[in-house]
Amino acid sequence: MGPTSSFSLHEAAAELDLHYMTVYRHVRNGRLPATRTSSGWEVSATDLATYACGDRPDRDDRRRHFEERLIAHDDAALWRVVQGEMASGNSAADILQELIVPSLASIGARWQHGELTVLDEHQATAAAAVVVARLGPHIRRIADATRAKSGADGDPEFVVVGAPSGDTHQLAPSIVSDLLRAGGFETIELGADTPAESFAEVVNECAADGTVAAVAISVHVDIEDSSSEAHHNVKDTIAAIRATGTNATVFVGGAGAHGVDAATMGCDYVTSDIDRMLELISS
Ligand code: B12
Repeated sequence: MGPTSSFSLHEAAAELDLHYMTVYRHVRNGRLPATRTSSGWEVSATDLATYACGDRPDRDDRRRHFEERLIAHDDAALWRVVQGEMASGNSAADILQELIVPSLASIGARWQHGELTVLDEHQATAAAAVVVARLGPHIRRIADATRAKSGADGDPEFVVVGAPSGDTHQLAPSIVSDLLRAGGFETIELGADTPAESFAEVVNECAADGTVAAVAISVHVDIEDSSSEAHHNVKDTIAAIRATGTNATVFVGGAGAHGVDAATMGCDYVTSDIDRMLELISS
C-alpha cells in the first residue's frame, strides 16, 4: 500500500482486490470502519491495512472449505460454517452473497475446466439448496428489520422473480428472491424454466403501482443472435409482461446477462447487482 492516508471505496476495493459492493457491504455492517464525506465514504490507510491483514485470509479459507463441503454434500459441516459466520456477526444475506454465490461460481468454473463433473455440480446445488432453505427464517428477520427501519407502511411492493423458459437454474431466482426480501421487498418466486405467459400472468396479478419483475438468466444470451433459443426466451418473457399492459418495471440480470442491453430486450434495466437494483427501484 502506498503513502496515501485515505481511500475512497473504489480505491479500497482495488487495493483489496474485492468487488466494490463487497467493500461497501463491509462498511455498512461495520466490519470495515469508514467515514462518510460529502463525496462518499472514506477509509483510512490504517483501517484498510488492519482489515486486509486480519479478516481476509481466514475468510478465504472458510469459503474454500465451504466449497469443498458443498461438493461433498456434507450438510452438517456446511451448517457449522454458516453458524460460525453468524456468530461472527455476518447476516444471512452476507452468507448468501459472500459464501454461497462465490462458491457456486467457483464450482461452475471448475466444471467448465473439466476439474469437476456434472454430478459434483448437481450434488453441490442440492447441498446449497438445503442451506438456502435453512437461511429462509433468518432472511425473513432481516426483511422485517429493513422494512421497520425504512418506515415502510401499508402493503409492500412486490418483486416477481423467475428464470425464463428453457433455463433450468433454479437456485439463482431463489437466492435473488432472498436478497431482495432482505432489501425490504415482498417477492413471489417462480423458480426455473418459467413459461413466458405464466410469468406475465403473475406480474399482472400483482399489478399494483411499483410492481417489479426480475428475470434471472443463467444460460448465456447472445445479444447478436436473436434466433438463439435463450435470446428468444428472454425477449418473449419481457414481451409477454409488456403485452398485459402492466406498468411493471422489468429488470434482467444474472450469470447469462453479460453483454445484454435493455433496449434490445425491451426491459427497463439490465444489472446483475442486487444492491444496484434496490437503489434503482427505490429512486
Ligand atoms: C448449479 C449450476 C447448474 C445446475 C443447475 C441446477 C439447479 N437446479 O439450479 C445444472 C447442472 C443443471 C446446470 C446446467 C447447465 N449449466 Co449451469 N451452473 C450452475 C452453477 C454452478 C451455479 C448456478 C447458481 O445457482 N448460482 C447461484 C446464483 C445465485 O448466482 P448468479 O446466477 O450468478 O446470481 C447472482 C448475480 O448474478 C445476481 N443475479 C442473478 N440473476 C439476477 C437478476 C437480476 C434482475 C439481478 C439484479 C441480479 C441477478 O444475483 C446473484 C447474487 O449475487 C453456475 C455457476 C455460476 N456462476 O453461478 C453454472 C452456470 C450458470 N451454468 C452454465 C452452463 C453452461 C450450464 C449448461 C448450459 C451446461 C450444459 N452444457 O448442459 C446447463 C444449462 C441447462 C439449461 N438450459 O438451463 C454456465 C453458464 C455460462 C454462461 N452464462 O455463459 C455457468 C456460469 C457455469 C460456467 N462457469 O460455465 N448448471
